Amino acid sequence: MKHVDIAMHVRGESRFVDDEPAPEGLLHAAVFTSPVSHGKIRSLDVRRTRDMAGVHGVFTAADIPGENQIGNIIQDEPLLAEDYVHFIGQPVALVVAETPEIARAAAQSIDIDIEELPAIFDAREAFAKGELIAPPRTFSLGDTHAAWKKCEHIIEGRVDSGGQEHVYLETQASLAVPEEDRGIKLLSATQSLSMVQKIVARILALPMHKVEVDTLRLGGAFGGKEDQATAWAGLAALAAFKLDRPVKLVLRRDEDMRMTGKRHPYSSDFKIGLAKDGAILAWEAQIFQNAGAAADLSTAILERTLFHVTNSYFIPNVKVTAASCRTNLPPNTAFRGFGGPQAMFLIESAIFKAAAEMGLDPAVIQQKNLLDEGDQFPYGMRAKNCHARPCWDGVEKKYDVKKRRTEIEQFNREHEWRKKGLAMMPICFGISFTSTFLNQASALVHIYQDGTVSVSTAAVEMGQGVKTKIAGIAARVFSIDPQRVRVESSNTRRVANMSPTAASSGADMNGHATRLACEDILARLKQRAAKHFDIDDPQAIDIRDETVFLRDEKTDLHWDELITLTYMDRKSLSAQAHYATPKIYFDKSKEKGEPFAYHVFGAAAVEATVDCLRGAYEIDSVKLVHDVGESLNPHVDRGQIEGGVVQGLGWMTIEELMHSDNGKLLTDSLTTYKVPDIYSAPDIKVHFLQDSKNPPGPFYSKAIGEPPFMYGIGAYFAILRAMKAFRKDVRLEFHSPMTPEKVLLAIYDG
Ligand code: LUZ
Ligand code: MOS
Repeated sequence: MKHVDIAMHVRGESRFVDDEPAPEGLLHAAVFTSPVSHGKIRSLDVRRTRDMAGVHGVFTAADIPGENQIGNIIQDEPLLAEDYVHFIGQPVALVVAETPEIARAAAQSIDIDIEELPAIFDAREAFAKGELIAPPRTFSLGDTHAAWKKCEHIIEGRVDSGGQEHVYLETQASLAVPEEDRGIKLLSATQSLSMVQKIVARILALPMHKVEVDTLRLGGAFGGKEDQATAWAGLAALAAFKLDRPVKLVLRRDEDMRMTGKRHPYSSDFKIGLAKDGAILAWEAQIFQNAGAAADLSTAILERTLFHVTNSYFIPNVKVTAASCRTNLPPNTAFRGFGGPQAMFLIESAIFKAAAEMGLDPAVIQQKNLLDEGDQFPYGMRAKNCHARPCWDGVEKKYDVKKRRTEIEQFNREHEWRKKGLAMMPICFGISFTSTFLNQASALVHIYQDGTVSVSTAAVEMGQGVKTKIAGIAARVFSIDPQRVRVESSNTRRVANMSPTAASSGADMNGHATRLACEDILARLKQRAAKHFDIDDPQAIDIRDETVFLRDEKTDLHWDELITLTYMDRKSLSAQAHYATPKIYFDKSKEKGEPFAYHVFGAAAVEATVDCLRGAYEIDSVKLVHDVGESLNPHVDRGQIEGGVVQGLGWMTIEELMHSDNGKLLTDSLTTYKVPDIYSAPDIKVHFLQDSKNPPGPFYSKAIGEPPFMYGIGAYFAILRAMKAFRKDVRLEFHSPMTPEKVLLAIYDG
């Protein structure tokens, strides 16, 4: 089954917020933002702007009828700045006009006088000054203090990883339409409809039932619309509410890049202790997360960092402390992996450095310490159905890594200026929201009189194929052609209290809810069929390929007639179901629990070639074995893996956010912020781990969204290996991204 949107996408017919036909009287909004990183607003004068031709309204914090507060976990973020501004790009006022061009031009005329205050951009500096989003947290296992004495090798170091811009194709967008009786309907490009609903209600002082949010699909999100679609929906809603006219707000690419948060940059110190044979005995780290100017999801992201500080390895003694530090950058936010990638880059860097000092290939240490069945994570949970070694071994065998190593050694002997490197990258990623309460979903399913099916869930389609998977699940439960199933937009009036479509769990949880609702209707259909055949036991009935079977015998009762019979009998052809991931829990007072339904495992061999004259490189190949369980949709899963790999290696290699000394984003366009394109994409070989069944997943499948991103981390170390082949004593720095400039400077550094 192909991605259900694919034909519409190719024909350009799929609709996004900005494609909706303009409602009558539509106005357009533009955002006026802070020009400084930190300051006190002395005065803000919008009178001149209000009077400009074509302008219908200018709104500031003073115009907000409810609370000027869009913070979610911690309520520390105003919709519009009040007395202070905390980052360049922070919304201060909204201008609404006949066209977006008039609105943007008019915004230039706003008079603001700001007294500049000192700003902080570095997480460590913020930490030293006590600028914390929340108290630091520590995960520990065993006793590192006692373990150091047993270590043959103790290696310390520092690791930094850079931020990352989401570069979703569709920029942040929302359209607010006033409804009768002071209600608001929003089309919002969000991953989190209920959050938008709740916060818009808060801003406008409305009960939630007066705010409807609808999301048909997103042009990508990657976490960037989990918490950060709210501001733009809130602003459009504010204007529509005040003017009683439909208002659309769509950010321009450069605005989006300047105003919204990114993946969190991290800076960490580590200490790793190993036995002579490479067994890791102890692991300590202090992690500083650059949160930006407001909490956003930073504390949850920091928590996921802590959950992934040992990646795919068992380490008996661990102590890791992490702090979320407040700086004067746009609030950093969710991004595919959600703090996990930063943790994995940290431990992989430590292993690389330890290997270098011990004269080993890092793969020796990696392999030695891979998780085995029953091994404990620092948070108390144990590895179950652990596929760390089967994936690793699968890569070595399937792609003959041993032979590749020999070939690479030979290549490196024969080439003076070009060197190759190979790095192994195992991954282990926990599936479930780390905030246990978010692990719930629901579905509403209708069968119409012609036998077609309508499914509504909380899952937002953002290109990842969740609609396709859900249609597949409904079709599978009923045993009907997937073409009969339509997965609707997500809508707060059809599905309430939605968790964000995030944490790779959209298909898992909404898939289960869909399955349950379909099974509910199926039970009624079977009863009706049993009655038709005049038998007592509905269990004797089966539907296969749209035909009713009685005790494994094909009958001439077809799906369409069964639906008609059920309807005529006045039985409901609709069902609503709720799903909550069973058993998971986490005790924050002890930092122990079973927070995840399961883990996703995988391993990759990443190869790079470095041009040691220029510092330029190519990532040649990423060959991987990935544990998809029993894939719900192999096409979709393969696409997610390929996309994740490329996005991950972009983060590690060429995607570099540059700021001026005063905190202005210099890389605010796609000519200065470079992402991998089809020409720089490596040869990606994907193999699904065989014979993997995942009981917690719908039809034994596993979540796919985030984990493959982390294979990209291997690119950093493949390049580093190639650099070492050129210059044995190259200074080892762990500071991503490894841009060509950095390669060149490192290999020629005296
Ligand atoms: N969002 C969230 C996430 O709120 N909690 C999570 O644990 C998470 N994990 C990954 C991606 N988004
Ligand atoms: Mo996400 S980083 O699963 O929105």
